[in-house]
Amino acid sequence: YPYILTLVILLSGCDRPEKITFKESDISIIPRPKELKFREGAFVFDRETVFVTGEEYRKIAEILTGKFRKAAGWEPEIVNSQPSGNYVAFRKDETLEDEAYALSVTENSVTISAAGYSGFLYGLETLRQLLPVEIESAALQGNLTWAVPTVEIQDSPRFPWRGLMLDVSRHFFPKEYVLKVIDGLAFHKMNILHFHLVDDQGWRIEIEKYPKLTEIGGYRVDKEDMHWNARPVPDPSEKATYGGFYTREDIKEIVAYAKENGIEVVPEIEMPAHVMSAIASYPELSCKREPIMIPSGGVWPITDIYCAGKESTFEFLENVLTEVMELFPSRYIHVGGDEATKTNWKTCPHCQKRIKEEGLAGVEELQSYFMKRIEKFVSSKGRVMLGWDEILEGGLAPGATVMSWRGIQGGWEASAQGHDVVMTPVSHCYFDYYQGPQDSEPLAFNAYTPLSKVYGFDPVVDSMSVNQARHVLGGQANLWSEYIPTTSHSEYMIYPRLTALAETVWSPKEGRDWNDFTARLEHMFKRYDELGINYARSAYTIMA
Ligand code: TNX
Repeated sequence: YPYILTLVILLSGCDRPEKITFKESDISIIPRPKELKFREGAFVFDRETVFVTGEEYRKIAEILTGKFRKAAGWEPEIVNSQPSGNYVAFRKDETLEDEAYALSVTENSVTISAAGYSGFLYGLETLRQLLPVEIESAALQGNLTWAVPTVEIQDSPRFPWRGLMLDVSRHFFPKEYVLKVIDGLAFHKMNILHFHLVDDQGWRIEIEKYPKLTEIGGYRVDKEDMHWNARPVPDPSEKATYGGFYTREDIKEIVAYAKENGIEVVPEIEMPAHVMSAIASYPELSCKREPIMIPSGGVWPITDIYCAGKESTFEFLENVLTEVMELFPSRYIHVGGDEATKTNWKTCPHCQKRIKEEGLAGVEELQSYFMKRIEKFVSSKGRVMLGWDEILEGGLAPGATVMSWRGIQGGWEASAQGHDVVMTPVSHCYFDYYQGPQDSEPLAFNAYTPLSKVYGFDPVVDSMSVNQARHVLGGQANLWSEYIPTTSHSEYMIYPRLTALAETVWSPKEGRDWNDFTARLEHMFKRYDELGINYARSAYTIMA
């Protein structure tokens, strides 16, 4: 008899769910939110939990409901009226800034407040990081309790430009990989994908008016010949089969997917240098008009560049940019401008004629003329021209925004001239550089960007005036792909350095703490494991 009684008590005890409590140290969010208040309770997702939101933000809710479908085996319904059970609700709050959000978790409800799309998205991404890491899994997780701690979070980004540049020219990466990178960016509250579509080693975007750009310019003979100064000699018997390109449909899909994920894709169409792939397709674009081949490795110096004298060059570029702007609705259009060695311009009669007619001092000013002309065209279409810091040389185009890469100097100068800048200095932001000891890492560009260096990045330089600092839009990492032939290698170079970058461009500067960050990173690694993201542990163990 007493045995039966004990059994009954035990069994009824099983029915009553244990009260779930959290410690503040259980919370691990990257990038670190601006303000977080922790209370001890929990909100538990169950089969009755619904998401309350209208059609406008449905795609955002689906990011998480889709994860429940896979990992929990049931999928919260998305409804648009107040439910009877517990719920996650999106509440419009027009008083919040553009990308800001508030996340309020009580034992009965989760409320994400925001003024619009990106705020709701970031609120949801934070909620996702409060859930157990198993929520990231594509496989059913058995009997897990899907609880999140009760918190009050107020959050907004420090900078409006939080970017990653992907070089798809030196090596071509399939569309599916680009979409995966977009997922990763959104997960870290990054909002710009700078898409480097044109370089010497391959032209990667279909242009209807100039089909040879991709038929010829999209493929090369050598695959992974990574030595520099490689300028192959044309040999008609060799077949160029290594490469690829994105069709107009691919681009539309990438742009639309990015938009759903709060990301603007900024295309880069290089000029006047880094265009051997275009010249191989249409030799008349160069001063010499001689046929050239597409190199596989890095070329230095780059002398095969567009002719700045011929009118036909500008006609070509305006036609290309027109098609590009049709496909990319972005506010910014990047037109390169870097690393042009102007030897050919010095002897080209067309270029010399142009210099004379325009009263220019020499080839430096000819590049400035070139970029100013393009800037006029880009701004006539209501867009903003963006270029690497070389566009400062010989005089900056009036409406141009500058990407400072050779250090911080270009950004310093351009902001002093009243131009907007994006900071992406080689010292902190080059993800093609080594992240760990060279003898244990895959071959990379011969320089060093360990994780701790990225974490110490600040887009605003101390010596900048308040006015200059106002012109700093934010920061970005660049992943050049000369040494990166595969998608898994590319991920390895991105993660976890992107995690550090995200925190430097999103979170307030005060409160930045390496030990705290690396503790949260350990947790993030578990999410990466579940997500099938290839990341470098070496980057985390090495100090600058
Ligand atoms: C410089 S950064 C370049 C790229 C190379 C990179 C290698 C910039 C504007 N130009 O063409 O890929 O160095 O790190």
